[in-house]
Amino acid sequence: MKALRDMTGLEGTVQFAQRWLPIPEADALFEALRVDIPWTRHRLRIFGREVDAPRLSCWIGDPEAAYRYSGARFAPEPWSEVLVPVRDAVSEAAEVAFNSVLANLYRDGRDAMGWHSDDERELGPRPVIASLSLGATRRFVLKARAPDMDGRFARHVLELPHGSLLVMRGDTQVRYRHALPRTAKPVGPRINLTFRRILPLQV
Ligand SMILES: O=C(O)CCC(=O)C(=O)O
Ligand SMILES: [Mn+2]
Repeated sequence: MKALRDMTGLEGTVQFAQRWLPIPEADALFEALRVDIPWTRHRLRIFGREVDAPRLSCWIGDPEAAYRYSGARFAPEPWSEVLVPVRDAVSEAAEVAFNSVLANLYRDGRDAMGWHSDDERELGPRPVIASLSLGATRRFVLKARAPDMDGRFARHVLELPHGSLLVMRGDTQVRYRHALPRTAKPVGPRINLTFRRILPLQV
């Protein structure tokens, strides 16, 4: 497993390891998760309208890690034997005890995720999100919410290859939105695991 490196230009809030998992391990994990995870189509609420998410997903976690995502509420599926060691290794690398993961399956280049921040209340003020990518390489884009001194909105484009690990921390969710755009290129399926730490709900 390779160490995470700070990304230049992102003020120490984003870390990345291009080849975090060795290829044979990444291959085996991709195949296991494809069949192991009960993939479903989540519904998203966008501007008050319910739409099908353009990807398949599954919310997995500790029983108390109930979660709201884009207006929908999810009770987590339990951790599987395949996922427990992955969760533990990612937690160690990011130095956070993750208690849940949103698994996403992008079947081809038409599947995507639009602009958003992972800033749900359950994640607390400065959440750490660790994102493990498997399968086809896809482009991940971070865009600043506020303009810089030249009036430009800073953009950072990252290719997320098979076995890579991206960690967003600190003010990343406050300062940036991120997206996984569609692509017209012929690309195969991709699985992405975004590990999160859900805080107990405040009453
Ligand atoms: O698929 C990805 O790399 C990003 C997914 C994402 O941002 C999310 O599910 O919140
Ligand atoms: Mn996200």
